[in-house]
Amino acid sequence: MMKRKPLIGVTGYDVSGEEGFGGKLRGNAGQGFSVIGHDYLRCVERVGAIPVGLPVLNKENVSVVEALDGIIFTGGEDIAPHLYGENVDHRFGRICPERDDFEWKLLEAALKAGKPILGICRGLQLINVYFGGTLYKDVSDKGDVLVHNFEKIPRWYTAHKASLLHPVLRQLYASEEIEINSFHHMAANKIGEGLDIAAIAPDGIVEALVHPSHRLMAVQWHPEMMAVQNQAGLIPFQWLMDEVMQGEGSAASLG
Ligand SMILES: [Mn+2]
Repeated sequence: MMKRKPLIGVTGYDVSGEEGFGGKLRGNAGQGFSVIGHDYLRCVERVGAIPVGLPVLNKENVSVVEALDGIIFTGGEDIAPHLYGENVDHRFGRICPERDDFEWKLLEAALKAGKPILGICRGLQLINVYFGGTLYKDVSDKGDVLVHNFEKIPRWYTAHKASLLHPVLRQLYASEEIEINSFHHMAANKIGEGLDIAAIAPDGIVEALVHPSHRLMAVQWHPEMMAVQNQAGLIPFQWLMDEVMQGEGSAASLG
């Protein structure tokens, strides 16, 4: 048995002190800060693990995965389009190539080390592109789709349904259909090699992916925001925790 609580890495934003709310946030001019979202941290704590913030680091420091029991690739900036062979257009939000580069290597290291991985929003998109998939630069590129990006509704408020296609998700939610929130303007287009579509919105937008050969689940919605109001928001985090504990069990039995 693990003698301590599991350690779960949580990625985050790399921002300048001047960013946000149109003015100076912290510190002195020119300083930068690593920002890890509270909602993710609270969810990791609520399922019994200890969150460890993973700022954008030098690429050789992805070796931090060896000290972690699982990793969450969180929401954030748009994935740089050159990673899937495209250019930016006027619909792009902020991109952070340094974060993309670091998280790409971090994902590679986590997969190699067999660590359980949960991707959320941008995390799903990063994972899809990593496995050779592409993204819609805006969901409207898919045609006549639902609104997927709400800015003025409570972050826990559900926006649309998702059909659960994969048995793992159906079992976790004890349902074939759930209501989810939605705060994304991009979405998975071509699915990366080896990934299975695990949930889909009524308009065909991909809402979850799993990889059968890895302990990897990714969701396009934001369970950590839903969790502030609804216990079901914790389900993906509980899945990650269960994967960590199962891995621990099998390691112990081998030893
Ligand atoms: Mn959506």
